[in-house]
Amino acid sequence: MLGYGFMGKAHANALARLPMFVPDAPAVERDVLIGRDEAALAEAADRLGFARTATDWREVVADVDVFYNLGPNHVHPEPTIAALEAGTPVLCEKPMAPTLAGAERMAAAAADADAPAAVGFNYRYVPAIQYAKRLIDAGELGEIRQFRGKYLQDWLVDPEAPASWRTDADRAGSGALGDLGAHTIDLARFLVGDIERVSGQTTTFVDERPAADGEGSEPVTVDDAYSAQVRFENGAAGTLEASRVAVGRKNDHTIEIEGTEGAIRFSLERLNELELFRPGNRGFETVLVTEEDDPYLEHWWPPGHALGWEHTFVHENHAFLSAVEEGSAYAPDFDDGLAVQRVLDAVQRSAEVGEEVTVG
Ligand code: SOE
Repeated sequence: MLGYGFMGKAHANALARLPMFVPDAPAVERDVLIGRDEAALAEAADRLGFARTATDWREVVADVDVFYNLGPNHVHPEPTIAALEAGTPVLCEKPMAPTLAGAERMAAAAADADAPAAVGFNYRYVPAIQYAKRLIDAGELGEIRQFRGKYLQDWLVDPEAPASWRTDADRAGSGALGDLGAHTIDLARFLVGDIERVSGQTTTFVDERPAADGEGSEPVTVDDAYSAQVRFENGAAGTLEASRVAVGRKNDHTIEIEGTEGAIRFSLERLNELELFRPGNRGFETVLVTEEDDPYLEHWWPPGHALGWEHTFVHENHAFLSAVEEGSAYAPDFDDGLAVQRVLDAVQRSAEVGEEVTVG
């Protein structure tokens, strides 16, 4: 596993939970943790349950059964491509790469490799999102006409919040767009279908921030917020939005979908619920997705006991590692990651030229 920050903790926790809650999941040994700072790495390996550490991914990626790339975006392409070239299955965090060219190289390596390549779109694994997918696939909402996706956070609203790789275009690729928008675009594709055309705008409100090391300041070269109007291949229309300066919104990912027969509304702040409108209803009903026959619920607690954000990673790791063990296909894979990246790229291109653009 490369990376031991936020995502390292989320995935290591998922791996630790698997044998307890999903007994038929493949047995996994947390073998080697990769990073650059030896002291921090040793402490993290101990805390996250890894047997050993390595400071150079080149010495590791060919010799492990599975490689998790949880590093900053600019560290996604090279180690991931090397792992796939050695036939090692990969789970890479989102967005797949800082640039479309990087994502294309990664998808090409995955296409040539005889190994699953997964992108960490964990919100597909929220029970309520799976529930919505079943409703849509069963035709319960009718023909899908409109999609609205918003992902709002506020951790950069303070101009004194320090710069990091996440505020630097060379390392991140983009800001709220790639970091948060990638999740929304993945859910749009998962629930509605491919996006064909995009008209987008990006905005940076704070263009300089204190440097992370406390010495002076650094320019902010990514967006604080983006919004876009989109047209899906199947004719549906949509709007997308994300912000890291939406004061008061801590981690609210909202999805609204209307079809000809029904509609749904989901908010990550109330992730055990789905608001549902069906013919005959006088308004939206709130459905609790915590029954034992609801997606993934059989692994956890008695009906009615809520799940949280961390459970999505357990479901994701179960699906991915099962595909690795069985040698079966996995989605969301690198083709999905590339398709999302094409939409991110289209939003940026559209914002630059001030016109609607075609995805691709
Ligand atoms: C950003 O703040 C972030 O950590 C994203 O990088 C994650 O993908 C998202 O799940 C939560 O917010």
